[in-house]
Amino acid sequence: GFKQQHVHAHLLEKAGILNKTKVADLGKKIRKNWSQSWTVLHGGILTFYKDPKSNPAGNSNKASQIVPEYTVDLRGSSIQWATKDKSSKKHVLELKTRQGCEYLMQYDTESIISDWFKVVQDTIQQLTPQ
Ligand code: I3S
Repeated sequence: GFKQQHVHAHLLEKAGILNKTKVADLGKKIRKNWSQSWTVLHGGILTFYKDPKSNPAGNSNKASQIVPEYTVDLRGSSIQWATKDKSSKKHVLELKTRQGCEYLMQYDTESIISDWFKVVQDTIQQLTPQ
């Protein structure tokens, strides 16, 4: 409704391709499985879409390929540059949710991942009650 739209009116939006893996689910560590995602920030929610290439052959319908893999509510989340022990990859971000889910986000081009860091951090700050 209007109120919801008003609340979200100032929130930042962004979309692009990133590499990501979930590493913890509700506080429980899970096995890494890096894959590429179309990643969308909208209304304080970060959505990682499934890599269409991971889709089993058969359904080539474009619309059917747009399937969310993970949806992350940024309210109460935190983001930081991952320490070296978290991954051997370069430019890795670590995103932790209020519910104890953790994701690594990575891209070889530093400017691209730095822009994601800024926009997610700014969004988290805007969502955090002062
Ligand atoms: O933290 P890890 O266990 O070294 O993460 C690596 C593994 O997930 C590995 O897969 P296997 O579990 O099948 O070996 C991946 O291929 C690597 O990419 C992971 O390490 P990096 O450093 O790339 O995040």
